[in-house]
Amino acid sequence: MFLGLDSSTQSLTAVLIDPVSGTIPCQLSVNFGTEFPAYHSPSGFIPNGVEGEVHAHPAMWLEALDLLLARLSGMTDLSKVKWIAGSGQQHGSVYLDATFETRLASLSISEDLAAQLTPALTRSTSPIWMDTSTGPECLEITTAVGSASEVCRLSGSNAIERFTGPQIRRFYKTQPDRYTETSRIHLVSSFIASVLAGKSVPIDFGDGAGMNLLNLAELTWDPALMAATAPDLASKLLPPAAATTYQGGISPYFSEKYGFAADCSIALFTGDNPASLVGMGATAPGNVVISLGTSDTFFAAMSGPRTDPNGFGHVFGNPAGGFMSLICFRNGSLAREALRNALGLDWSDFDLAALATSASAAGENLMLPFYGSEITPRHDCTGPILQGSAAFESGEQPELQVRALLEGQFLNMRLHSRWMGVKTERLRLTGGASKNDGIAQLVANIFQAPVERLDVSNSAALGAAIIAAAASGLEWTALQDRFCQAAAGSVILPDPALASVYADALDRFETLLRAKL
Ligand code: ADP
Ligand code: XUL
Repeated sequence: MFLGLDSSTQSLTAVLIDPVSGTIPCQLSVNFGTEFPAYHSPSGFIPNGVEGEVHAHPAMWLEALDLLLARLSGMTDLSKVKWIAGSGQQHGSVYLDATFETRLASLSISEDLAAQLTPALTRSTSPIWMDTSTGPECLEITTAVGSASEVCRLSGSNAIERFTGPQIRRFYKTQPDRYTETSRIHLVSSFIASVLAGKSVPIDFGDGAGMNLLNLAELTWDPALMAATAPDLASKLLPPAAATTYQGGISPYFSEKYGFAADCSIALFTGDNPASLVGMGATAPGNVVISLGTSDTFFAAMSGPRTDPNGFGHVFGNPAGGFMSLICFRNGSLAREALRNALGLDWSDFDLAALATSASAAGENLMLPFYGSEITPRHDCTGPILQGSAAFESGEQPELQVRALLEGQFLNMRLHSRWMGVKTERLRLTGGASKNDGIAQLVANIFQAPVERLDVSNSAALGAAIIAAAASGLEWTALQDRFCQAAAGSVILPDPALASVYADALDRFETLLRAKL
């Protein structure tokens, strides 16, 4: 069996696959907010950060790892697991001092991971992907490298607030002593992988490309980008590597405590989006994926090199080789939840409300659906912008607002994914909101493409399990054919009569966006 772990914004998930029988014997999630109230992070991060800071507790991620594996070992025989791979929410970074390696090498099963490893943190909390505090640092990096297009040419993205390089620079500027004490910088993915391996392991190309530090042509840390970011950075990062590279056996802590075999192998961990690309069967061009998690993302395998001329999109490593393009929207589930809560609806009512009104109002009732600051397009805001009928704007007819919020989210996605130049023949939906049929139907109509959902809802953890199996030498295509099929009856077809309605709505949405932002 092969185990995939996904440490995402709100939860840690495990998916176990058995490629011989083609089954998924076990999957399990631990929700950070519910299980660990002591961290006061109901959605996985610390609310109300200053100056756009959004941090989370690495200690909480470690507690979750112990809890998840304890529960998993009660459900299944973990000695059958041959390889483990995983993924993490992208861009988040963990800062560790020189004691980290010795602590990893001498973990005792009589104490938990958090107690033994958190003393090595030089920064007790980790900036995560929602953090927008690094505007000045992005500018400084861009200026030092020469231009935004040069940063993009080298790293696949402009300097972006949530990316790790600008975050490292802010740490160096605000806490220079703590930066100096830091001997190792990890991403969430490589941090969890290192804990499992009992030694620091590299960052992979998939997640590493989300740092503004990886030279995509060379697949090495770029000297100019590092120099523009912070001093002595090369010594704090291990050379990057492919996700499928063998990192050694599992740490004795896990074999002794949870029953893994001593020779269980560890592969590298990658970002949640690259892992999802694998888990959605989309590592070759053809299938486009929309992930509706805390953030919404739109991504696809790339058939050739391309970067976003508007500077919003990104290029990451594809775990199966080559690259993927991605665009991320910060106002994903959190915006949907904000309206749902404001209207006092549950998800099934929300679903019904979305389809209760006619799509012909699209373009007349428009919403810029930004309940919090947005990154695509960049917008600091205090709430959504509504334009339409009195009944819509006043909230007298709440279902109009539900439809307009969702239409606004997916029109915005259609508009900002045009640079990828992918022909959307088939969309595959994943993430918490993908099970919502109303949302899936709207996506099909707005993109005018069939929408599929797979059996496994956690595509990142499934993708990680497939990466583990591929690292052991099994074939990517055979694995994806086996595990990444659309669930029976899950395909939702677009209504062709709405093609012109949404083409028109897209123009109006773009006009409103340009007028207001
Ligand atoms: P992440 O991987 O970012 O931690 P998930 O992919 O697990 O997030 O998605 C979690 C989100 O899914 C929740 O915040 C919730 O808003 C949303 N969600 C869960 N069920 C539904 C539903 N039936 N309809 C719409 N959204 C849902
Ligand atoms: C991608 C991004 C988010 C995180 C959290 O660039 O910031 O999708 O990976 O899921």
